Amino acid sequence: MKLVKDVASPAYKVVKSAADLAINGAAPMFSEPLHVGRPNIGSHKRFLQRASDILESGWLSNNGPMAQEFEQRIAQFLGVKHCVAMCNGTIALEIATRALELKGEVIVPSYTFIATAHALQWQEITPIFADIDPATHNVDPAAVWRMITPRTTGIIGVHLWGRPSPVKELEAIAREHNLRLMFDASHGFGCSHGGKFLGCFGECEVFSFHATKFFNTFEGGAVVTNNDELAEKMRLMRNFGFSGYDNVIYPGTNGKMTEVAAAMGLTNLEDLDDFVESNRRNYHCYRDAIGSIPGLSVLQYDEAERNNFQYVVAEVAPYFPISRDRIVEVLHAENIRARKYFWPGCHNMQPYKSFYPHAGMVLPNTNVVSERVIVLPTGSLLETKTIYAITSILRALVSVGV
Ligand code: T4K
Repeated sequence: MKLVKDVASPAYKVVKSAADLAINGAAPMFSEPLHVGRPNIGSHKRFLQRASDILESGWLSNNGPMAQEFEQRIAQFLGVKHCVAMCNGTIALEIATRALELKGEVIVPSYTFIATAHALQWQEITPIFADIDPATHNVDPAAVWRMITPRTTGIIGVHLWGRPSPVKELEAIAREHNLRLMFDASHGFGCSHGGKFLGCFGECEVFSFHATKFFNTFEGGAVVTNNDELAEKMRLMRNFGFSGYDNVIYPGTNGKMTEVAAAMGLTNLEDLDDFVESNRRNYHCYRDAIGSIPGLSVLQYDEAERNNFQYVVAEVAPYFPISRDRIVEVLHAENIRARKYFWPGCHNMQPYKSFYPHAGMVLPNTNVVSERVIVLPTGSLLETKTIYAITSILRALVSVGV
């Protein structure tokens, strides 16, 4: 696969003054865009062999042998009883919330990808946004507690950036208020909490296996659970409610994972350790380089746990000489497509912005954090020298005006 090449010579340009920046007309640092979310792709040979087997078999979807093997391998890997594979993480969220019979109001963080909120709204369940802890970027249990009303039926914790939600505290709140608890673990495949993989907590957990995720099945997702009845219900729901031929016993939708997606998943699962290793190397490289730039920091992972290091999350302090948005403009001009995930928070997007125009008043930390985060490119295709080139621009911005 093609690695990102430098513009003209083996050495990247050195930014000594504002005139050296692409935003001011100089040549960009990279000739091709450097994306956040470049897919990790395992052995082409093994994937193509599996794809060929699928074509030979004539079985392309509807819970075929690859999807079944994928479910078994994922459940075994995570140490859960059931994996119900789906066509994407959003449908997996919708099916999980419906299977749990959530209704009325469900508490979620606003600082997450919009799909967490939309999966509820799509079913006419009202997402109620709780604020986050600015240190962890995860939902603050005290804020969750404050948002509970007589209409609340559940809580969805999000393991943002693959860092665990406050699982114990949310479990205690759910128990005390008789609420259902599930997790959006879309970022958390291969990450652990207290030595157990994310996927083992709450009544069920949802993964996204989208192309941009650390572990992908092109498009895909899954709900994992230890609850036999819930798993059975979700299997029915993802296949229109069919129980055998001509017999529908449940309302359902089409949430099935295709065979080719499962083949990609099985292949990538075999290469997971390599993906983690390159992400870990990239993360450490960024952390060490950015750690010495005053006003910038990189969000830490608990290295006593297992991490996928999927997201390199830099935070810009208020005293950094250039605003977060301007830094992102500078980086984009250099062909570094850094992202402002998850700005501006779900509560500032439609339809929630119209529903709750004053939500920001109870979400101060969400507002602050979403204004200072920059997510930087990583993944198995990124070379160390590319990271040094990226961070050299960030370092130059301390002294070079733009
Ligand atoms: N819950 C949470 C917490 C989530 O983060 C997500 C998804 C979900 C639920 C829902 O799961 P899914 O239904 O998606 O399975 C991307 C992803 O599309 C989305 O899956 C992900 N979260 C979110 C955090 O990131 P965008 O709007 O940033 O996508 P896009 O098209 O800008 O792609 C991101 C970057 O990746 C680009 O710079 C280009 C690069 N890219 C993308 C694709 C698709 C590639 O290099 N190759 C590719 O094939 O949402």
